[in-house]
Amino acid sequence: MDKIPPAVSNLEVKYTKLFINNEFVDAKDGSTFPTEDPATGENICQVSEAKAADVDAAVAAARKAFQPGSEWRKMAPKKRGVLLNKLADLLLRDQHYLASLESLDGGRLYSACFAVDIPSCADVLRYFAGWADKDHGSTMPMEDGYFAYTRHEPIGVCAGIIPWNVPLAMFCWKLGPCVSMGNVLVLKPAELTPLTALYMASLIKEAGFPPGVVNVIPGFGKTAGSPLSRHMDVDKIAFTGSTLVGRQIQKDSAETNLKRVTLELGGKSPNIVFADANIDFAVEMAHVAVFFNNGQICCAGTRTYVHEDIYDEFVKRSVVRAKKGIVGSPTSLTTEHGPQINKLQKDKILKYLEGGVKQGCKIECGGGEIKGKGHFVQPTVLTNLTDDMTVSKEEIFGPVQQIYKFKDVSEVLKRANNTKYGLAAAVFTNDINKAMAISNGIEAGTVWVNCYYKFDPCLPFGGYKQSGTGRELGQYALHEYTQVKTVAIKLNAPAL
Ligand code: TXE
Repeated sequence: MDKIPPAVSNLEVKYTKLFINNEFVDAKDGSTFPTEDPATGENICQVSEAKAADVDAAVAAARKAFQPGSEWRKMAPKKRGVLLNKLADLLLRDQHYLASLESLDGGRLYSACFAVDIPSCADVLRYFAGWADKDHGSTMPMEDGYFAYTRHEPIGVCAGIIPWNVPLAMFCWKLGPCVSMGNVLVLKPAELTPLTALYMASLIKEAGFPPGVVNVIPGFGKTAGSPLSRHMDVDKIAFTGSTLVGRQIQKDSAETNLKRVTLELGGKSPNIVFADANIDFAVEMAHVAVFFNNGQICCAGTRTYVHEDIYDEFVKRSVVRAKKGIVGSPTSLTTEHGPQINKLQKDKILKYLEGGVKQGCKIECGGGEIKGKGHFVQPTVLTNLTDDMTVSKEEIFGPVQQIYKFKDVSEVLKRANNTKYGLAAAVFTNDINKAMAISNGIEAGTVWVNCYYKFDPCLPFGGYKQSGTGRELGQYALHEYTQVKTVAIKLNAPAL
């Protein structure tokens, strides 16, 4: 890959207002809220704050764009693909700016945003661009005198509520299948990271999407998210975030208009390393599985299970690896670990560590905050863990690797599945039988064998158990944004 240019310094924030009907507008009551740079704790700028009346306006704009006979409804499906491809081009044109903005607002490593996030967002948009004119119904075999077929129709007004940990990617995962299948979207970014979503909105307009097809309304969960998930004129909601809020969204749907719901929630993913695995590679991958994005990834491999024959050596090397990464400014190209998103999340992580120690786990390295500006936590490795400790059961969402010892396949499988979550899992081994036993037996939506975080737009992603419902990405995502209409026609065929 080409060399990564340094992040844009003195970044100018261009868009801070709500994006409704292809216009940037103030909130109806004029409210704004600050968004902060997690690396310094300082405010970046004020952003317009959507509340119920703004949610109504965004939903009304989306509904209008979806009316029969509208430009969007009359548009040839392949043209929707052209628009998505154009948007992907614009994302890449502005890769440098967008990666810098994502890093500033979310505390994410600029190098990762530039080299991984933006290109893979463009890939996701292009993948779904390709599907725009290819997801079709079928004809059914009926008795003589009848003809029947199905149509895959858009659902209508879709809402997306997304978190702060990978904001642009989450936007594109919702946007791609939604508009490819002919729906319209109201997207609420997380209150902690509204800026790249608003910049994306400007690109959506530039790409040529008709007014109202995509609307972006920053705001808080209770005052903007909840009115959206309880809205009687929203037909579908796609949510990524905590299991707690996911449960509420399901309830909101049940209590209002039974809007369709897809949920991508928390995780406590097991990463199982057998003694025959390449230990250097497994240590590195297990490290990345936890520490990428400072542990703020729903499918992070937070429970590292290591076979007893290599356990001590694995722990030793993992500690060396954890201590090696440079902690610092997320815009520096040499930094490996940036800040947590805010003080609340940092304090939550520290509380888990404190509780873990009280319950008997051992801190091999790290274990505290890094004092000074911003919300930094030391990369931490924990051992002496039991499966029933709170840190073993709950999502810490921080740079905390937990290394457990196991003896054999059936034991580790049972322990790996002993969780309310089921988002992802990984296994490292050169024995195909072990790899297959684990991947078949694990209760999770994704299993990585000898790799971690292998994402691709064609690979469906989603949770078993309380990690969610529905699938994002891949062909499976199309089902989440279409409904099937059956048409049965009685023919008046002339007698033969
Ligand atoms: O998430 P929330 P938070 C987990 C992680 C983290 C914890 C809390 O463990 O520590 O969740 O993070 C919107 N109706 N994940 O508090 O609250 C909110 O505005 C409608 C895992 O930030 O779930 C934001 O846009 N919407 C996760 C989004 O929900 C509501 C990523 C997510 O916020 C709402 C992030 C309501 N009542 C955190 N309340 C993952 N699965 O990747 C909040 N929101």
